[in-house]
Amino acid sequence: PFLENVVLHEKFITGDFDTSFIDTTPELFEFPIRKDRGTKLLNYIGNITLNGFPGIEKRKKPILVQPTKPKLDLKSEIPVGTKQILDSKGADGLVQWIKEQQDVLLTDTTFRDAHQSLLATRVRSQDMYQIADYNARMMHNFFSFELWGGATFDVAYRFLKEDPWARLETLREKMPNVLFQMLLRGANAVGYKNYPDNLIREFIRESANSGVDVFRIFDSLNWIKGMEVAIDEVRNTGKVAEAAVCYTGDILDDSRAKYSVQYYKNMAKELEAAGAHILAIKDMAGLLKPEAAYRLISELKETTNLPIHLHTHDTSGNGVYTYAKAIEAGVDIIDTALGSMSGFTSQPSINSLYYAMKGSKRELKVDIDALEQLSYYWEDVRSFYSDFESGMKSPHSEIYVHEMPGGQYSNLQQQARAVGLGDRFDEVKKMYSTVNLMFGDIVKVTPSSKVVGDMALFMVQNDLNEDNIFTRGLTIDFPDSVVEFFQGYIGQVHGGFPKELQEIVLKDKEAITVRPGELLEPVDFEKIESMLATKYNRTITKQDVLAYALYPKVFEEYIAATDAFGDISVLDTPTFLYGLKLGEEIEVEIEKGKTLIIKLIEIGEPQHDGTRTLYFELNGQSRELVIQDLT
Ligand code: 3PY
Ligand code: ZN
Repeated sequence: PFLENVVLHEKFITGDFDTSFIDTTPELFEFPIRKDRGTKLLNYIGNITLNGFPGIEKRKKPILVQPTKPKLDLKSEIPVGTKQILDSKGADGLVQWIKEQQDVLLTDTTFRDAHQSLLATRVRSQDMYQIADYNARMMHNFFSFELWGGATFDVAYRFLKEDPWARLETLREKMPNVLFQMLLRGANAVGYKNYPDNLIREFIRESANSGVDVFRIFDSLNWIKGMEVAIDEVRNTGKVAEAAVCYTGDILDDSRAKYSVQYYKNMAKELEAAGAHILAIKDMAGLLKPEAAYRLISELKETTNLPIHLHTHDTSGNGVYTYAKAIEAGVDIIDTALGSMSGFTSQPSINSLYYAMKGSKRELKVDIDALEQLSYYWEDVRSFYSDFESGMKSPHSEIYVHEMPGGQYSNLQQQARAVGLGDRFDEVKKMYSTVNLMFGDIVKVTPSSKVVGDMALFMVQNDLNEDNIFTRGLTIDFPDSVVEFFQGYIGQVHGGFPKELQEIVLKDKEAITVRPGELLEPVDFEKIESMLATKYNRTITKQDVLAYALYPKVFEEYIAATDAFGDISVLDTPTFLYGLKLGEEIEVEIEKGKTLIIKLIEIGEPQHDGTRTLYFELNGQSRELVIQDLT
């Protein structure tokens, strides 16, 4: 490149030079970075082929079918939908429109909660892009697609090595007609701890700019103070603030009086006063029994003017019945997933609910044939991720005892496996409910559910029981998340912290009672940007800065992975997870109109230094790569 630079320089071309011009012209030393995307992809494929994908057992690539796409002409026009209502009438206009609807409105969670709850959040953007154009046409009359936030943000960077913002923006292009909904954990944003207010506000602004319309905002302890900043900022952006009441306990059980109907009614009124456009009932574990749903929705309808959006999980198998009763009581919007991505820890099936409601006053206005075709696609895609399935084979009524959120179940199971407790998961679940009661019967949803999960894992791993904690607790170092919880760093609990346990866990540490955001230093975005730009010598976007501010280590590991492997989000999922079989050939479209043909020819013998040479063909040319064999 140096010689190239010299001979192409205008002084060289015009002959106007002596040898000193090389010393005085530093730009000659600025070489274009050679972007060999092909080699980087081979490096990734070689590594996975040899060493397997982290977190799942190395095995031969299963025979995987090409997912079945619906029969539909994608040249057909995309019908207008709820997104156009928001854009033309604003958030208040949209709320008015919702109230005028007689039919129950539908949110599809397939792109977010369904796979968070069934497949440890591992579904990749590629698999969504392949079907998004169909969704826009075949689900055009849905209220919203829940497709961002929750755990999908960090899992995208952490495990999938792909950019969640790119997912959001690409889906927005493909599905311009239906509202996009995200799950925002209030002051915890899409993380597991409270962040400074300026980070929450900036994150919301950027999410709104990148395509989010409806923000479902909750606090993991139902602490309204933890939601106020987020509600305010969503309103500032002109988008829809859907504030959530997290449902726990059982309003039908007088012995769980802490979470009574009155408790939820009070909270609904407070959220309305705080500026919510829509009230969500977030039944994250699927505890809302059918009769309780009827009673809760009926009483809330009398308490608030807000439209009500109900979210549940089908872990017990009672989800469709719960929705039927909620619909009868006048619920405005419900969350469902496509048939093959529904049920168990996921949302109830829209396909099944359609048939369940047939003949009732509020039948569902959906194109069932279209939903079945979309469901076939996801049935095939789901098979790619079978290593992340929880193994649950039937509905679990024990959910009413352990109360574990659907979105946590498969993730906690992965966590348990990672610390060698895979075969003691039943004990972990029992301990989870013991810990909940020790903590004073708290709302359990990210991140409070993670605190309970961490404590349960810790106790099972160290063979501790409740008595041990009280008798020997002062000599025990509790997990960081548990200490921070008792310090008040994720907020205050309804009814206060249990004092004795709080003292045991905190020892000489202080607890706070104010909103953590009042104490946290604001994030210096410019400082982060210049630090990242210098360190990585690349253009740093606002989205990168936000990702770093939320997850510094995860984001830097993501950058390191993209340096080594390039953009691996372009790979098909079977190759991403299992690499290539000997002799297998794949086509990878690295950008529009630019396709690489990759074939694995041979895997060499192990060398003394622990490496092997892998022989590939890349667009017909031989390529050899030396890769560390870690198996
Ligand atoms: C999340 O916060 O990710 C959840 O899904 C909570 O239910
Ligand atoms: Zn959920």
